[in-house]
Amino acid sequence: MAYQNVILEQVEPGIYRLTVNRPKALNALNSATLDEIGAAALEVGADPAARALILTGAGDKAFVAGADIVEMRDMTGVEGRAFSQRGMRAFRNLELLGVPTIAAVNGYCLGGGCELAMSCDWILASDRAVFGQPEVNLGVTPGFGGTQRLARLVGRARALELLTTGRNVKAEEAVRIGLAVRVVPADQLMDEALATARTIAAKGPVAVRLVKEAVQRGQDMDLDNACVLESEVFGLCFSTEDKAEGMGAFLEKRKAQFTGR
Ligand code: DAK
Repeated sequence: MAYQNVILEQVEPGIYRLTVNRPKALNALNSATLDEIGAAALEVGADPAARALILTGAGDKAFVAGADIVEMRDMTGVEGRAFSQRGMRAFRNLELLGVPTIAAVNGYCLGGGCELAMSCDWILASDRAVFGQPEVNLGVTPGFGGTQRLARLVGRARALELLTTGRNVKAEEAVRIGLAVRVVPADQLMDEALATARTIAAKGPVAVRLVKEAVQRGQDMDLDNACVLESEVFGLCFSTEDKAEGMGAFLEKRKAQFTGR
């Protein structure tokens, strides 16, 4: 599909990069952009050869500076609800993508931008990244999952402190509270994200997908059922060529060549 507000590229075999591309508005999320993010996630999801997705923002100033305030200003309650649902759908498509997703956060990551980043599996932050949920400054709550995903990531107290004050946090603090996993110099951000994606792409593809599924589904289950789920996916791995290749390669002291079958 042709996109106007995002760029979807396969930068290396199996490694996709999705760039939110409205740099003049600091990549703010309007309705069209939300729809394109959702569609792009489905497009990557439909590729069985996909191995990882990197999500970033165009330009060197912002990842995404939030939902588009120009578009939201005149919305009615009913329209606001539909806008929220639109974002929720798009971000859920991304969250449920079968392969790992890395948000490479290259600058302002505010409001809907922070919610978008949190819909990825983890956040790699540049040393220029700034995170925050400033919706209360505008008289609204977050509308794309921020009250839920932030609290799950950093805990209720830290989430409430950020959500009710609208305080921004820099990259180092984001790592300290568990919002981001690592900080890297801005000029190395994409290289680092790509290196991680390559590492993932070299592993057993079926196992990588099943690990993501087990962690994601397991988090919403009680421990007993979650452990049953793990046994099921573990057993499933034993029916794959990847398992035979991975264990065979180890015992033969060579590098495994996985096929994803
Ligand atoms: N929306 C639209 N345009 C934006 C924008 C945004 N979120 N953020 C920046 N821009 C635009 C600016 O208006 C400016 O446009 P021009 O004046 O050049 O036409 C251009 O991007 C450059 O921005 P600045 O000139 O302001 O750049 P500065 O370096 O001075 O400041 C900044 C950068 C990121 C600190 C500043 O732009 C800023 O504070 N931006 C707003 C950040 C923010 O408040 N983000 C949260 C947005 S609220 C809901 C659904 C969704 C949501 C809530 C409820 N429901 C349906 C219930 C989500 C809400 C949000 O995300």
